[in-house]
Parts: sequence; structure tokens; C-alpha cells
Amino acid sequence: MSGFIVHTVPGSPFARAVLACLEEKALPWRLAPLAPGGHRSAEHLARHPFARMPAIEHDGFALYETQAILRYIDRVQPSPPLTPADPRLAARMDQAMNVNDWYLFADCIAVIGFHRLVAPRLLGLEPDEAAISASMPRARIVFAELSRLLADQPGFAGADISLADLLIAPQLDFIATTPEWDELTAGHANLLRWLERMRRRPSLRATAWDSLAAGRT
Ligand SMILES: N[C@@H](CCC(=O)N[C@@H](CS)C(=O)NCC(=O)O)C(=O)O
Repeated sequence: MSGFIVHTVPGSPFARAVLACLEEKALPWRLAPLAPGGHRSAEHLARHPFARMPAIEHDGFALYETQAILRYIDRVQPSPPLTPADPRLAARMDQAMNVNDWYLFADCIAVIGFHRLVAPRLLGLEPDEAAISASMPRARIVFAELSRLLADQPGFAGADISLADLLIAPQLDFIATTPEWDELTAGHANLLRWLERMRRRPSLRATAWDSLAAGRT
């Protein structure tokens, strides 16, 4: 199969989910790195009119939206499967993926990750402590719900790794160094154990942004 081109500013957890999925499938890929702010360039807007990342190209086929990309990869390369055949487990996978997009990313990562990590590192701004504090009640609900959905299963969709695990792990890993992490994960040891298991997977190790910066582009 011909290779995938992944356009992103290095560091994006959504882009890492796509790269990890390609690694799980042993598919060839190449990173097309955008400079910071490059997602708002005319060139990238032609790929992604909403100025987000990642966007991919595969053999002349262009696609954005991470869930759509992950499902596309799982369909063009069905082995190993990353969507459960059982309808209820597949529904749990879908549910966790939407919790990721609508609540984990929108309410936690886009606030805590932005103000703690992106703003100081890339924009030279002080974290907005008021915005972070305001996000915490919702963030606590998100972490409690992720922990409840995961329960004592190996992955969010049961015994086998699924697209949900690949989507959520990079998001949690992204904010794990923030001062809010310990409070948000307190009492959710299952989530911490799951994240450790995910971090040990070759696909996640190969796509940690530090390793990518050191080698492959
Ligand atoms: N719904 C989009 C969200 C992608 C997204 O928000 N990516 C972040 C980076 S992880 C982004 O593009 N941020 C740039 C911005 O908000 O200006 C998807 O699933 O791909």
C-alpha cells in the first residue's frame, strides 16, 4: 500500500493518534511538519478549512478529522482490527471516542493543555490561571467518566486495543506533565495503569514527539 502523508504541527495529540494507528497497522507514513501557526496558512486551509490538524493524504485521497482518518485506516488495512466486531463493544469504542472529542479535548486539553503547555512554549504567554481553574469542575467529570467507562478492562472497547485507546492515550499523555494531572487522576488508578500500558506499546513509543524530533520526519 502506498504511504500516508500526515500534515501537522509536531506535538499534536490528534496527529499522534493517527501516526500510532498507522504504526499499529505497519503502514508506511511520512510526516509533513507545519511550522507553529502553519495550520492557518493558505496552503493548509486548502487541506483543512477549519485550520486544525492533522490532515492526511493517501494515494491522492485527502482527509481531515481524526476519527474519520482512524476509521479510514482501519478499513483500508483491516488487519490487525482496531474496531470490535461485537456491536456493543463497538458502541463503547464510539462513545469513548466522542467523549474524547467533545469533553476531554474540548473541556480539558484545549484549556489546560493550551494554557500550561502550548501558550508558554510556543506563544511566550503566561498560563491563564482563571481559565484553568474554571475548567477543573468539568475536567474532574471527564476523568471520572473515562475511568468508569474503562473499568477493569484492558482497553476502552474491551479486551483488545481499539481506535478509542489510540485516540485517548496521546491526549492524556499530553497533559500528564501539568500540575493538574495528579488531582485529575486521583482515585482513577485504572486510568493510570491503562496509560502506562499504552505508553509501552511500540506504536506509542515510536510516535512520542520527542522520538520523532530526534529522528524520523
Ligand atoms: N476535530 C478535529 C480536532 C483537531 C484539533 O483540534 N487539533 C488541534 C491540535 S491537537 C488543533 O488543530 N489546534 C489548532 C488550533 O486550535 O488553532 C479532529 O478530530 O481532527
